[in-house]
Amino acid sequence: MKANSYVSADKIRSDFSAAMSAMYRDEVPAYGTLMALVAKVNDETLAADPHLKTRLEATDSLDRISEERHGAIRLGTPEELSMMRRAFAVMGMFPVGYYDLSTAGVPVHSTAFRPVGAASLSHNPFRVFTSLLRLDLIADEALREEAAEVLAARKIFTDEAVRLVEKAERDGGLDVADAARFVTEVLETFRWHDHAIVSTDMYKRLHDAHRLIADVVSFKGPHINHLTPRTLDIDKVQARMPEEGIAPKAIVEGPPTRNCPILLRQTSFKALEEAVSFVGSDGSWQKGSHTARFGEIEQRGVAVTPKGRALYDKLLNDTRARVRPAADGSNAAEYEAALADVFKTFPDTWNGIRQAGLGYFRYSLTEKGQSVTGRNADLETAIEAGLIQFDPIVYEDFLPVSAAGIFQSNLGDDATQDFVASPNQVMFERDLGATVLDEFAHYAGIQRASLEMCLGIVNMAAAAE
Ligand code: OOG
Ligand code: NI
Repeated sequence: MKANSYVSADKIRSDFSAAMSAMYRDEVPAYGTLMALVAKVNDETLAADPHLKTRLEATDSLDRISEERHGAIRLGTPEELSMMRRAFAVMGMFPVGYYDLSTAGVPVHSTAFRPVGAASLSHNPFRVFTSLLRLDLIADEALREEAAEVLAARKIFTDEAVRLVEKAERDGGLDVADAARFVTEVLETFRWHDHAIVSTDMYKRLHDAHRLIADVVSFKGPHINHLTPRTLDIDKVQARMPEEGIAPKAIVEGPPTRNCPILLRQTSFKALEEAVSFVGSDGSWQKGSHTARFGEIEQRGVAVTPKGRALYDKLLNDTRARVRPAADGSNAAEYEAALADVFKTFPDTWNGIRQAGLGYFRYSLTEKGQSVTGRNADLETAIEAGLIQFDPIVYEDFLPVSAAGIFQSNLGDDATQDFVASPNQVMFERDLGATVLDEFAHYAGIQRASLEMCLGIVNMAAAAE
């Protein structure tokens, strides 16, 4: 078969993302309500700010906004993680970044599977935050062994999904019929199962060890636990959620409201309590419930450099040293005020962020720059002369403190637990069967390429003069 009869990985990812969204809207109707609200607010924001519209069009990301989302899953074993990596690769999604959440009291470590490279990202940036349970952080040895046994016995992929992943790897792609089947089969892994694979008693013991452990171990598969559309105005969506009958979490995670958004701001609605049947001793089903699935929204800003990230981390720590956000929302206003105040030292103009070396930007020639008759310009001179312009590169990744806040708000206030900080990227990558990409290197590469292209053209014109 000729390679060009294969469906592109970008197309498979878009189809998969759409299928996942439809499934989740069906399973969790509040997610559909949230999506409609986000679409409305995005339209209003664009209508009110023609400049924003022009800039988004210029960086060709307007089309992708309403299609944009991420999801999250939690896996139980190294085998599940490495098979998931292979399945995502068929969709052009690769592991980027390593997140250790043990410090935040959550016994997992994670990566984000996402497209890499400007063309794929602008086609469809669908990402999945993927966590692996760390049984090594469970103190109770007997429970740890029991949990490992349950996990070893389950099969989270259908035979057909595995066969199609192998076929794609062998042939270098999938044809139209196989790609459609691949989407349907892999989607099965993410489906909700209201019949647990453990007894009420075991569920309770797992739950007592940590609510998240119960969520990972008790079910047939790693149900998608939330989907997150991207909004252009998170404060507005947060404020309007109650009108739509949705209760948002107390605070928005991440940086404060700014003129020039940085990194990522996120908020969610609380996980729903859902009816579940547990395995009874006599083979009958026992009724119970489980709380895991929720909805989230996010607003994305500029990707920051290591220097910008260090400043962000410091300012967030300083804020939290001043006011620690309570899970019940009682000091939310105080926290937000402290956050806004502390972050005043982070420059809030694009040029200020750029010149301080805090953010990544994509450079391009202006109309004037394209018709330049030539001058030997360095970057700053070319920008001042209106030959080169710059646009923020969108942050495509996640933030561990925010992720922990999202985890916690959905685990209940009683779930806070201390684990000894124990990042173990080496173990994670061994279980994954691959190394994760360094996100900073990736953004730096995009910036560098855009810069070289611009300066090359401007200076070539100068040389030809
Ligand atoms: C993942 C939480 C992290 C985010 O947006 O930071 C996350 C989870 O709850 O499994 O999705
Ligand atoms: Ni999320």
